[in-house]
Amino acid sequence: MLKLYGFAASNYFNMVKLALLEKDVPFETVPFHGCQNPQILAVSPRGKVPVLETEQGFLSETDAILDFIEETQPGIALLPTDPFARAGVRALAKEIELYIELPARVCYVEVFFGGRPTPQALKDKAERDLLKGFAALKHRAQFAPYAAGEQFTLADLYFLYSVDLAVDVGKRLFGIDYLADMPGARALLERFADNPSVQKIAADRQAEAPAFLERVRAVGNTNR
Ligand SMILES: N[C@@H](CCC(=O)N[C@@H](CS)C(=O)NCC(=O)O)C(=O)O
Repeated sequence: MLKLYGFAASNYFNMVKLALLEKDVPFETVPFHGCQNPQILAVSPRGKVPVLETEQGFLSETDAILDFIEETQPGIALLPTDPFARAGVRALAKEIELYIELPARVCYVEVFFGGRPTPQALKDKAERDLLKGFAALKHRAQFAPYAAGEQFTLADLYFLYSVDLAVDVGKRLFGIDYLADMPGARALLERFADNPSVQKIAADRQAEAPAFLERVRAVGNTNR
């Protein structure tokens, strides 16, 4: 059986978890926190979460894991069959990751964990990058009703578990609501809030939150 390593507060872990739940693929979760100790690096070369343990070995990097699951597991397809449409879904997912999730991430410690303030130069860059990232999302995404069109796809996993965090960063640090002129995006987040798999992931995250915050305080730093 597939084993998914990670922790419930990790947005990347939750992208893979949602894919497995929506495909109805049996899997076990294994508690695993990213860091640089040798046991972790033996499984995940950059010490990152998530990791998928397969019969053939360990896989890291969410996009590679999602592709592996898509190619090997039964259940609903998370990519269209047409090659151009598949590439479009992957491009949208990548744009959300690179231009929304990663710029927002530099501010997570300050915004979500009350930790050290983000250095001003990084904050300024995040603000500039997020404006462009959300402009790209508005330009590219369809919200019809899903991010890439009528089908629930890999792009929705990135959308769901990146945009909510970046929106909080925008509101709390920059006084901007990135979704103010994107009603389709807001409607999609509401649609996902009713999805039982999304609700299960949220409940697991809530249940693990006290232990996670304890760990963050103990470590004094986190990347979420
Ligand atoms: N590029 C990686 C990013 C994953 C990532 O940033 N994971 C965070 C948790 S959400 C992590 O492992 N942070 C621990 C660290 O950076 O030490 C992927 O796509 O899987």
